[in-house]
Amino acid sequence: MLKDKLKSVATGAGLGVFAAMAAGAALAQEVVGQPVDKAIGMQPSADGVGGLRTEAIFFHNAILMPIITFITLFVLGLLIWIILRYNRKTNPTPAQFSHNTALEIAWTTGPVLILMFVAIFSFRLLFHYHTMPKPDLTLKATGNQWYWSYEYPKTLGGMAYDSNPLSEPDAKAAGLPFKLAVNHPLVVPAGKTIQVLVNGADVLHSFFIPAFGVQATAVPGRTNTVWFRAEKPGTYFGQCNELCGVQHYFMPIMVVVKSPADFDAWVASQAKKPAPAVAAAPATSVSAPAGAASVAAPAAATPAATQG
Ligand SMILES: [Cu+2]
Repeated sequence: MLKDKLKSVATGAGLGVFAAMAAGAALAQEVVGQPVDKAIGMQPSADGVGGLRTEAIFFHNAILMPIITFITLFVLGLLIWIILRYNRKTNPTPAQFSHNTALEIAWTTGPVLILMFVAIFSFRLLFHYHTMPKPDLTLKATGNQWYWSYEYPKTLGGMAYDSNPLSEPDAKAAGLPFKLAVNHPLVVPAGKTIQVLVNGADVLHSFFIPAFGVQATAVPGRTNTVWFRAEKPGTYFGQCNELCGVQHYFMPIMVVVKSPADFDAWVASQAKKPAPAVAAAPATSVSAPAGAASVAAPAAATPAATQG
């Protein structure tokens, strides 16, 4: 029953997405992964059966929610029963015993068994996150105060650019959600395993895309890896969800998933014409590593200072 309910919630969210899509008919690509008004539950999954996100949604909807709901109702029932049956009026002479071995064993082993059951699915999901299939494409995402910069491998032309949010009129004109749409989205091919190396240039940021089931903290001086496989072409949104300073808002994440053929065409178009915005990007992205180096410099200088 709960499963049906959750299914209907998911369908509702799905319908909301389609309504939003119909509204933004000018869109070249479907906007799939984004928050929807009045929706509850989780964003639909961008991957298929066996995908990280699909498995995470299963874990939440089919394992955790029913258990949480049962326990909450069970405890509520116990409370109501005790309040009604054992108040001073209905039970003027209370029993005087204080231990019940059988009951104590039951309420100790019960929760242990429930937790062990949850752990089976929890660890399975955790191992799935850590066991990455051989990546088809490895990208680098760097969190800066306050924008994301993305880098592609040299084999694809080594594109590197910064991603900044669109202004409200620009977002409206493009039929994209304001505060989520960006000028240079991350572009990836559908149906491929994408590995993202996440790091921070200055402070902690976080690379978070709900529809891919992906979240990794961007830590300066350290590389975290996440992976995902988006099966369906479309536009997906995420955000930096680590409060990283006053302009934290400037760090939405927009991912455009293209069919492999469209992706190849996009890569070729990037290589051929260095569009002004993209051409400007290498200059700024060079400044990012330089910034990172200057952050690292004091650390390197410290041992020298102690030696001297
Ligand atoms: Cu941030």
